[in-house]
Amino acid sequence: MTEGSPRDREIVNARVIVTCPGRNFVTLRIETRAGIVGLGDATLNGRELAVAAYLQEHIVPNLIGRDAGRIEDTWQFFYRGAYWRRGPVTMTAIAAVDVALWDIVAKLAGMPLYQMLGGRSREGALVYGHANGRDIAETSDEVRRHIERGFRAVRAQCAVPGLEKTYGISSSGKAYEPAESALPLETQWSTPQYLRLVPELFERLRVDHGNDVELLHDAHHRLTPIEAARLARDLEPYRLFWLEDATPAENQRAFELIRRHSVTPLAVGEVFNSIWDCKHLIEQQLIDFIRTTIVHAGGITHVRRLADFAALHQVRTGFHGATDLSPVCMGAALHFDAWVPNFGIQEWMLHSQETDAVFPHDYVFRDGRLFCGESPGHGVTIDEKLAAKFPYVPKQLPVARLADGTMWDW
Ligand code: EZ4
Ligand code: CO
Repeated sequence: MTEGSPRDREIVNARVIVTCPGRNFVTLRIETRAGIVGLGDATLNGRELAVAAYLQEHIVPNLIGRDAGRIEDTWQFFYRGAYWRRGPVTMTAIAAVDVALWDIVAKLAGMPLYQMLGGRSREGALVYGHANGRDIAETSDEVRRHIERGFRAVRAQCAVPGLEKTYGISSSGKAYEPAESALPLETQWSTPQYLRLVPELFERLRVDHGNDVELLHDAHHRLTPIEAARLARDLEPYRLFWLEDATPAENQRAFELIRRHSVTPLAVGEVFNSIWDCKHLIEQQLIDFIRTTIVHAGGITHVRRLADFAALHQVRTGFHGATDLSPVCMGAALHFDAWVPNFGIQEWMLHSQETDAVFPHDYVFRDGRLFCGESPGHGVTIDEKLAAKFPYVPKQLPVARLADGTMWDW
């Protein structure tokens, strides 16, 4: 009997592991009768236990006894078969199952996951890191440090003078981590000051670092469409790789207005969870990069469909890769990045040492790129004994208000 026979592929166990090695992560561990284990990330920042409960109560009972090799049918069962579709909780839970099954099937084949998708299209995946500072000079120093460490692409964020806490800026001097407190931290926002500052920041960065480094910026949904159009136009001289989340995209047509005024490339989608969230944006070529990544959008099975659709319209991938996406998601994303023909860039915020110790992995950073490993599956495992030493800590993302108290987009 081989490990790959239908009987041996039967799922006999599925467990949800919650751990907080510096920040919370939810991981789904699926095991087959033959003892092959697959892992999927199920982390939804600030809403971790909602996904854990969704998995535990509504998904796991359906997994036991299923053939782990039926990845597509399992995806269709949980998506198409269900009455309640989409939404970040559901799609994150489906993603965890999907990635764990791809991990299992690749291990059964004895191949790295990228090989199951169609093999390599490139060696490493170009990644961008995060430079942030309390003022323009400090941000520029951070960009320099990234270039010295080998980064070829850097996202730059700068505190807005007069605002106490700004998206993307660390308050503690440590790496930026937005979900800091049990209840949401109240932060302030002022668009006029921000719109003046950002072009100044990038003017300085081009003077200090030249034109070879790719520069990116994240407006984090704070602008109205016409304000976003102004920022995109004002940034044109500095040739950004992209301007991200310039305005909220629930109304996808808002981006028509930005496009009418600017040729700055646009990236959108880290909060999307299905192809339907970006169908108009992609079909109308209103964006250049789609940020939707594996863990929050139904796993490899759905994101592959999304990437193929995007390719028809010359939209490239630029997957979300903040620290709230666990190494399990990063591992899977890097295999995807190695294959996907319309690859653009991959975000990468380094995880803490504790996180890297809980999730041993074989991807490596070299010369501005991340390289997935050659071990079978996605190459990321979990040290459960160590994970158990870091129990869940309630933490939510901040909120933002204008000076007069109006609740704003975060
Ligand atoms: O705020 O991942 O581009 N990266 C980002 C991140 C997000 C967090 C939210 O969970 O916008 O920093
Ligand atoms: Co972002």
